[in-house]
Amino acid sequence: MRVFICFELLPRVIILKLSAGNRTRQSKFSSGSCDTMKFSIHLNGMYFAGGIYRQLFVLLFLVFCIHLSTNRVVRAGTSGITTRRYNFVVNYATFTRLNHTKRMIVVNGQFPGPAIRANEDDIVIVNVTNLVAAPVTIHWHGVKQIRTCWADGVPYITMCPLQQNQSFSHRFQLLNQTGTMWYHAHISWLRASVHGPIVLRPRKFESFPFTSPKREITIMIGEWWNNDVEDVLAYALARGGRYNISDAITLNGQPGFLYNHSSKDALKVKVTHGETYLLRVVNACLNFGMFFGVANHSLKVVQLDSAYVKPFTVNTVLIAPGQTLDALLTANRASGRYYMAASPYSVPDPQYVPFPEIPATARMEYEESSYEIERSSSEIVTYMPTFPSPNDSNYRHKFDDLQKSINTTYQTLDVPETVDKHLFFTVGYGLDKSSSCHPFKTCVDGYDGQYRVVGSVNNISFVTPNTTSKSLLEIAYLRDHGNASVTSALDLDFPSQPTMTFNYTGSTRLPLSQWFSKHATKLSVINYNASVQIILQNTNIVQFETHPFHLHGYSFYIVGRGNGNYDPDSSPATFNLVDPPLRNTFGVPHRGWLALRFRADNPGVWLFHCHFEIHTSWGMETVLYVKEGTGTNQTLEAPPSDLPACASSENTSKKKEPTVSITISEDITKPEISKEVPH
Ligand SMILES: [Cu+2]
Repeated sequence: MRVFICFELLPRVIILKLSAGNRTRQSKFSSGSCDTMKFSIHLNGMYFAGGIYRQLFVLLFLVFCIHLSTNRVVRAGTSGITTRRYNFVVNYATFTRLNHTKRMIVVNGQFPGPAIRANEDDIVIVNVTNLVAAPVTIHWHGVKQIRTCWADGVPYITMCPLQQNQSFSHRFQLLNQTGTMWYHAHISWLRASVHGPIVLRPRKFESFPFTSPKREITIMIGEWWNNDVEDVLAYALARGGRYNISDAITLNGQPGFLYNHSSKDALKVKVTHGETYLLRVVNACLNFGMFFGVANHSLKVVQLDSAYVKPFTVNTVLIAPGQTLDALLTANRASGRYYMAASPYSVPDPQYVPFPEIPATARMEYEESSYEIERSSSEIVTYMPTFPSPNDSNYRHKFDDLQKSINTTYQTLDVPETVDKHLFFTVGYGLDKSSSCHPFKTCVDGYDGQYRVVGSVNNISFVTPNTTSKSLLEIAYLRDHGNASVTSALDLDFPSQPTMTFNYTGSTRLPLSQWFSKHATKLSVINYNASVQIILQNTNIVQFETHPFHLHGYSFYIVGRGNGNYDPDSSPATFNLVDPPLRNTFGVPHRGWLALRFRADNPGVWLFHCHFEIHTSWGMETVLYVKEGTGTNQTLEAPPSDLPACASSENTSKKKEPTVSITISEDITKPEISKEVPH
């Protein structure tokens, strides 16, 4: 007889046991289906005789399963995978904060935007429609986009932006991904208001690998500007240097109790004594790292950037722009009111880089204290968390030291022990000589009042392609697939070492004549499945900053970091190759270096950039071009049929004429559409 065994028919518990220690699953979008995974055993009718043949069959079956597991093609049943569809409409809506009303570009009329909720391995399809005149893309921060780089949402890098009235369906699978992520606009500074959480739970029928929380509470830390952020950006670019900081820090879109005109709508959270809650915290700020804590309560951190860590307990967490953090809070203190608060972590001299000084607050309140609070509300003390000083880099180092990956059945570590591709990138500021503040000639805020400040990687300030045809990904894909009609060239010559070596962190600086960056659109090519090491070296050009670098399409292991200059002879001896944290965004120590490693097993054209939005605007970004492999699931899917074409008037976001008088003239009489907060 012929016996077919399809994995979709096997009990889930068996699959989980078989794949324990290796949670990698085959992409739903792969060409393999259940049919292709059937195997047959000819038992000539003897299977049902039992005895030795039955045992032989079981043995063969187990050997086959181990083989599949080793080769990372174990596929669990698709029955547990749900396809979740969302419609996002990007449009203006009117909001009031700090007694100031303005229109903002948001998703579905909400600030922050609606939550995407899914289980690990689910397929998500988000159809984004842009109704505003500005070009828009949305990036799904933390989603690896395995084989679906097309959906990564980076303008001119992975797709041409959505022009007004255009739509695009972003389709991706959250394969082996769980925890907290988020989405945000990835063009100009629109992410100030176009952002929201992606809340991922374990697979159906699986539970959290920690105390099951009574409730999950999502906290989006953000910023509010009274002015239009596009005007703030244009003003900063025109003047060549500093930028106007936001008027308030926000928690789920609300400044909270310490700002004027903000208490009524502040976020309020009820908790029950003795219960444990999962806080999913996202730093959606444009330009500031944040301390976050809850007065008199400790936070047990269980995930960072949607990867599990060995749990550690602190009173204050530190979270850079772009990062996410999941922490358990147990309501085990005296009943009463406690502030949750976020306050900036900012290293540079506030004379040059000021920051909003009033913390954003939400109020956590014990259920059983309600009666008393109703009775004598004015007498109730609300406790406030205390934070380290805003520039306390020692706290940052201590917090970073606590982060260790955990190796469990929920997550297998795969730290590259050897390196195929070495990249050494200096990251930091530079000056712009070539344009000499052209076209606005107003660089009064630039260095020395005359040079525009730029961001650079290996002394190259990235120029977003000013294409009128195709994104870099489309060009790369079409060329790799032998399409002779693609004449656009790619500059694949990004230097793998700094173009000039100097004492990057020494007290003696380079002469000013060597502070000027080149401007280019260059890519680094990485072969499929190469193990990659990137050293990010901070520099003392202009000034130091803790640049939070984010890599699209990957998480990477933080194998090392240190003060001063990276030394290829001695620094690797300090590396942690055992349990380094797995992150997708991490700050380069402001007077030091960072070493990260990953395996390049996800083909695509991936942006690698500082997640301070002003630094991205200044060009502190580069692109890694990971080539396709030749095996199954090692290639990109074909381009989606609805991928938008580039419009003829392109890439104006960084060249907008500044509006020096930044007043809001639109109709502000419409009521606020939604105050919904995700939790
Ligand atoms: Cu930066």
